[in-house]
Amino acid sequence: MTSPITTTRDGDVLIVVSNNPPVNALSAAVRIGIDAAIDEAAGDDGIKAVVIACDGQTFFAGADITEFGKPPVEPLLPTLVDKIEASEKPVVAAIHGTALGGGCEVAIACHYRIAVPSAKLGTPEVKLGLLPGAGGTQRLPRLAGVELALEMVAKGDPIPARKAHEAGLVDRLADEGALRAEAVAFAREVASVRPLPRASEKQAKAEPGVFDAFRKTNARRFRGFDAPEANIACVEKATQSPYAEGVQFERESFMKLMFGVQSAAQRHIFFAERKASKIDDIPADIQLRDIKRVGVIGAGTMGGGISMNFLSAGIPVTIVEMQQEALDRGTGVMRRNYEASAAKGRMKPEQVEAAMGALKPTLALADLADCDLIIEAVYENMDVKKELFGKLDAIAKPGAILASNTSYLNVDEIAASTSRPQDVVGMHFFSPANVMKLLEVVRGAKTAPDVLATVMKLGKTIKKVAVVAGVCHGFIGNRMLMPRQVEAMKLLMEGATPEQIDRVHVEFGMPMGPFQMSDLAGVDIGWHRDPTRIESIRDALAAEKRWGQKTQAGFYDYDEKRTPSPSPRVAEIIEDFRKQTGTPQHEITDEEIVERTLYPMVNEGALILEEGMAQRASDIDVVWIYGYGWPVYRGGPMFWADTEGLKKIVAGLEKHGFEVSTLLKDKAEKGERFN
Ligand code: 3H9
Repeated sequence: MTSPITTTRDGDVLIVVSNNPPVNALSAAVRIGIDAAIDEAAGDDGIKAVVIACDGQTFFAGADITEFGKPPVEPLLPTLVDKIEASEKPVVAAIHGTALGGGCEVAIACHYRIAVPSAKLGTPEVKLGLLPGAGGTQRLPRLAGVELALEMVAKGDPIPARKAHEAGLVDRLADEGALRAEAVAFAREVASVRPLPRASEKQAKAEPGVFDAFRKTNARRFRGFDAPEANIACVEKATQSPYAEGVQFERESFMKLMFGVQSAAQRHIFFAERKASKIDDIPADIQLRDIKRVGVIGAGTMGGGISMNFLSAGIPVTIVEMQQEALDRGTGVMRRNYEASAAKGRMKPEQVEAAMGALKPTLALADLADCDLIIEAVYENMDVKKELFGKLDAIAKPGAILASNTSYLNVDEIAASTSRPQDVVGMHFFSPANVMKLLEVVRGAKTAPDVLATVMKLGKTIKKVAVVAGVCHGFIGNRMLMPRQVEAMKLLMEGATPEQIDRVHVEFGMPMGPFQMSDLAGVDIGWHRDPTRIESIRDALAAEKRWGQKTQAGFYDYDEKRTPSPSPRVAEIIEDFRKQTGTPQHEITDEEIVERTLYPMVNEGALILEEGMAQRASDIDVVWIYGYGWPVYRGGPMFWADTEGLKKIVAGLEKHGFEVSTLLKDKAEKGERFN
């Protein structure tokens, strides 16, 4: 097998180049090649300096994650980076693309770093539930200072080369087109400079209190995760101990994380997210439809948010409303949202103008005639949608994709109201649509393969994680939400409080519990609007205008700052209902809440798989992570079920009288997993 590493000479400089597509992951073959190249340099008096560079889209993007959990192959990355640093001849890293994780660790083990301004450096291991395990937590604070190192390792976001340059992490910036040549010139320039600058020999100093202050500031962000604290502890260690001791501590912490459930869950999601974009029965090279202009019907919260995704990606949007006032209000909100992003430094003012300049507001549906994709985001009502799609059929150009942003309704029925059901698809965005990363793409019975593939690809263009769902009530996400909400209401009737149920969910790692979610979304959603007809706790709340946060009262009472407190009135309403219905009461444990609200979600997920409404279990996990805030460190509901053990889930469901999916039962019996 040919090595991904080649070495060439430019006079007295040895140029070591990696070519390991797609991202130059530091696989065993790459490590072996670099190791040999360092030996080659050491053994040849004619070589005075070394350059390490990469071909393709990026410098090393990290250790090869697919090797994790497999038997280790020498040389291990920690050994290799130490060997690079120990080289008696200067080694220069030439960085383009993204030097991430192990890639960043290779770079900082080199004696010098040169990067193009478009490059980024980062240690995203924390997002995989890990820490930089090849000396990164020890070298980074010594090179870039404790504060930047903490930000980089504990949060995992990469920094631009310019910032790295200012911080001393990169020694020199190169011209975009001349990295290799400038790196060689740099290597030649430093060839005889001694002593060699070695990061591990520097001191990492910290101001008193810096670690605790960092922990405190980020407590909310890190809640529930193991890896951020492990990263912080390693950086702290770097300020207290010599490199050799620090790196030992780092190694032990890395192994602990690597074999823990959280990292397994986070690595599962990394691959699940990428797998989700693949459609099993459609060839990857299918010819896609060209989407140059998008039409959006409805300028409300949803329509506006949806439009912003395309505008931000440079795709012009025609937005349609029925009344001028609603149109103005909607586009006004969009502008304010963009301006708020600009105020936070996330956009430049000219980008705001460019985005708004590409928006064409109109009151005429006929103006959608030149759109390649039209997304309907109107009131959730089948008759309204069918009528609208009938009209679109007469207006849209041939080959235009017609999409509905419905969150529950039957896409096939909507498609049947047109003469071109093959062009109809569901695009279910999550609110706020310009922020939430999930896009459920609903494949109708007649949706053409190229329509589906085009929309999935477009999802990536607008920076969403797109998942294919089949036509069923609520698709993947909302369908699984339903049994949870139903069961939460039953638990209330049997003796639990909204506070207890919500607390269990928040402690599990969800951003909020079922009742907090109702209050946020609106208790009156789907209400029959007759205050005299009171058949449920929800009806009783709605009749008293306890519609949630928007009326400062729902399942909780709210003050002006929307801080919730338990509501005595709600307790009364619940008690009345318990008495009226004669529901037997019992003490409800936290465990019962988990078994009765989360296990049924797994069961519903299994039914979704059984019916072929999701392509794979990991897609369901992606939906719940990106659409509903399921804690990433638990890997999504199906992965979580695997870690709990499917036998335990089945036993829990049966104990509470649920009908268990055949697939789930079969898997449990055979000792299988979903993932
Ligand atoms: C680490 O370094 C540990 C060390 O500290 C210690 C060791 C002791 N390995 O994202 P894309 C695949 S941990 C294996 O769609 P983009 C990916 O699955 C690592 N495979 O491209 C996909 O495969 P497929 C720390 C990897 O252009 C394909 O490459 N590093 C790896 O949108 C294309 O990926 C990270 O966490 C990998 N490391 O984004 C960086 N990375 O085509 C992780 C990617 O079959 N990577 N693949 O679906 C990224 O963030 C992005 O891939 C990157 C490119 C920004 C580089």
